[in-house]
Amino acid sequence: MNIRLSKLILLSIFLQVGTTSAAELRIKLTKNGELPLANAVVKLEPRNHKVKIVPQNKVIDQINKEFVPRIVIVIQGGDINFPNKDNIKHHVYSFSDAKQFELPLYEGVLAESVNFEKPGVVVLGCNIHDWMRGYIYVTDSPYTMLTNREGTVSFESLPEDTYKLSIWHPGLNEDLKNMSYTLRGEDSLEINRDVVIKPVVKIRRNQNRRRNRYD
Ligand SMILES: [Cu+2]
Repeated sequence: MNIRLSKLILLSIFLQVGTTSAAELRIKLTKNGELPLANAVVKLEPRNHKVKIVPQNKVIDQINKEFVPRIVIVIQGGDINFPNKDNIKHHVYSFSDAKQFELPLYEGVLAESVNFEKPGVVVLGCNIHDWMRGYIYVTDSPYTMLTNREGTVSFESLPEDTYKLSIWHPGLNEDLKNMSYTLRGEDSLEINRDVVIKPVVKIRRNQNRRRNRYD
């Protein structure tokens, strides 16, 4: 191959990479007609292209008898550590199909993490403090994000494709799974959606009782 030809080939490869079109999708969620819905999971699944998923490890603390943060996204295959930052014991468990596990009464930081391999929602509880609830959304798509305080997520640089959109939140009354959008070239699409959210009832008990070993 002569030098000029190989230069031309290189140039055309460069141009193709340089002009790969990417789209943008912004989703804004409100709840019950007005307020922004923060901390909702928004997931996009591309229909025609595969994206490599890279598991990342996460941490969910227990602070003041709550899981912090309360809703966490973990990529399939990732580990989560559950440090107890209170000076009392917690007993973390899940009975969910996506992952069943138990971390019997402990204080401080456990050496072992819990691995999440199966996509789905894992509901966390504590045997000692009934009101403690946490949620882990195990995803098989790298295009998975939590809405911010304004109720929005922005996906940038999405390759041209058709994407299935699902939305999840613990208080969601409806199943929001079967929406699909086709994005081409430099599309910039904004979706606004209002959803019905049930109030979350949380009763903290033993608030005024004298402290015992566990509370
Ligand atoms: Cu607890």
